[in-house]
Amino acid sequence: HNLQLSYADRAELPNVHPLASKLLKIMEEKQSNLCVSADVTSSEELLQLADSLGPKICMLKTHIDILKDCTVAFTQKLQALAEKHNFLIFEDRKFADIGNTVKNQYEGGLYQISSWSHIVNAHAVPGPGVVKGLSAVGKPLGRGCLLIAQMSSQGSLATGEYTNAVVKMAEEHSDFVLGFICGSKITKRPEFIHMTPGVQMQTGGDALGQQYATPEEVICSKGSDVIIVGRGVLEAADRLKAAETYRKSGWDAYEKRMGH
Ligand code: 5BU
Repeated sequence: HNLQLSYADRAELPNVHPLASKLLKIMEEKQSNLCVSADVTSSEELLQLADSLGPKICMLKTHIDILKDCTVAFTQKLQALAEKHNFLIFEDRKFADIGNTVKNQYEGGLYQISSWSHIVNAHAVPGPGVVKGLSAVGKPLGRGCLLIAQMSSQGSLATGEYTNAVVKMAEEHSDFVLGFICGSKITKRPEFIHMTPGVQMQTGGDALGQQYATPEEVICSKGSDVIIVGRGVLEAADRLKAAETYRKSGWDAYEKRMGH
């Protein structure tokens, strides 16, 4: 399997989305395929996390609607930290409505997600209108979208033919869709980024259906590109040390996959 392209090679592909290219370059440069899921409820704590873990990550994933004190000043500070530490921001909003509604949800409301988040994600269940609506707002701003092709939770309905249909939808909208949320590699097209949540050092799960795989399994065996880690880092006594452990584990698994 040494015929695979490296992250750096994929960044140079002629049809790669500019943001995917940027992400792949960041990953290579920082030797990190780690996206930390910053699932905290205080904006001060989130900024502190972003500043301390920034050097270890290629991307920071947010759930803006779990913050109790979100302000415009906060999103500006978060953007500044993304610049400072060279990572992308991914708001895990999971849009899932008709095109016209998601357009408004992406651009407006309390959070104005399109103004600060490089990447968002969407369920494909409404059909291609959801991508068209998001793209109408995001594409002029240079944003990108991940389609949810599979989920990490037990009993997920996003499997089999549904997953295949999501891949097809992504291929038909590759000017805005740059990859997938998935458990394993689901397309051979190297322009697309595969991102996998449900990652911890120990396999198992939580009491509400989350299921975990290890960085080694996700990157090396399943062929995904980016590990998304929340509680594996957040619940550690030393978050910075835990982030470095996940960064190294994800990167070692990538090197192993590449046959280095
Ligand atoms: P954890 O603490 O590492 O279990 O957090 C996982 C994060 O990824 C959390 O923010 C979820 O909302 C998110 N997630 C997920 O776990 N599984 C999925 O299929 C998708 C998102 Br899509």
